[in-house]
Amino acid sequence: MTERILVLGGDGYLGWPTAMHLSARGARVGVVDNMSKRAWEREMGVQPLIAIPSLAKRIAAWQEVCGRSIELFEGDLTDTDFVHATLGSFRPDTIVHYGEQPSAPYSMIDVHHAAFTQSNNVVGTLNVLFAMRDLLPDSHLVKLGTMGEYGTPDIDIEEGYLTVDHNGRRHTFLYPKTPGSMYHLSKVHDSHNMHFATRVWGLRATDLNQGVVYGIETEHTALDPRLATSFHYDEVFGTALNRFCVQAVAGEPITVYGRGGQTRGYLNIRDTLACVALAVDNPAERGEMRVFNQFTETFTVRELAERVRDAAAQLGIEATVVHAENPRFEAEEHYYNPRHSGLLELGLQPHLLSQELIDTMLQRIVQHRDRIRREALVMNVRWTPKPAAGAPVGS
Ligand code: USQ
Repeated sequence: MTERILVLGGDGYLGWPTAMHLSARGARVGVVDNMSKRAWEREMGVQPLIAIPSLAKRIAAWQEVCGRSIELFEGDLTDTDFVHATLGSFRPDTIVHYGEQPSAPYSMIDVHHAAFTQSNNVVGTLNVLFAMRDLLPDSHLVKLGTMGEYGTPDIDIEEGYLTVDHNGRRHTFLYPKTPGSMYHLSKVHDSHNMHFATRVWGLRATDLNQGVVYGIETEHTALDPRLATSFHYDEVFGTALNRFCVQAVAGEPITVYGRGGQTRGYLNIRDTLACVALAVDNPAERGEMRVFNQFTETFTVRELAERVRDAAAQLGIEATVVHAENPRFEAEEHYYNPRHSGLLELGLQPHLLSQELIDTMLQRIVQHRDRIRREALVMNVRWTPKPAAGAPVGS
């Protein structure tokens, strides 16, 4: 029987290419989305670099280009009845869950955005877990978590769990989390809820603690302009390397926050698809929450900025790197040694960051440079409010 996979958040940067990738491999794919990312873009006054047709139009284009259908379920994951009805009718073997508010800066705007991010993400995931318990206890949840759940502790980061020897006894716990934003905290809460659901209800789950994803194109987005993915460069939804490439093309400074020693795990968008497919093909056991640290290499933001500047110079684009005041609260020089062997053991063959790869990104961005809106590059979302002028420190 054809494998059925439901992709939650199928309109997003990663959800849409994942849906196409899994569909091309022969699965029957359904996508769930409430188009909320498009509403948050309007709220913030930002747009993806490449204009994106509606999800229904992209699905029609996919059918036309590849002859395969994708089913659309439009609705909100925080609506318990909708989640129950969708899982009940599609009956997925695997649920790939990207359906969350994905931006750390968005979650740090104010209490409303923090509360929204946490309730949206945590309640949506709880609805999925309860619907799985009641309707599909043998299905497999592949959930996108984040490397940012761990933060930057001063010891090695293990793949999900830490074994502790204490007063002569030993126990294995979920690795302690020290996340750096209200968004990253929402993913920590999800991980604990998933762990509960696997321990107590015997569900199967894989938590993919993903690093920062970069890239603009996948095998399938490249087939037709209508299949492009939602690529952001603005301060709120854009991520480090993607932003740096757009800043270089726009002739704006590449903004390294603070000293620039912030080290993170990074991966190419094509490797995200490969990792998710490996997790789908190798399900967790009943009662297991398996954790993979999903990234292929680590960089400091300073290194990344310099790589982009140097690649741009080869293309005749003169870019400058500046050390901007850091709007975030984070360590700017720190120890960072996370393990990431699980997906490699399953057969992942990474696309590492190369000069050619940055060149390809820059050239693709150049084709759309007229759509770059400079005011979206710096939007001044701060982790801690700036004291009012003249106010004593600590007031
Ligand atoms: N940074 C700069 N300059 C910029 C933008 C970012 O120096 O112009 C720095 C940040 O301060 C941070 C690092 O680059 O130290 C990464 O920031 P980011 O905006 O690329 O990524 P982040 O906010 O951590 O979130 C992104 C995705 C999120 C995902 C996460 C993976 O938006 O959905 O979960 O990457 S991770 O970072 O591993 O937690």
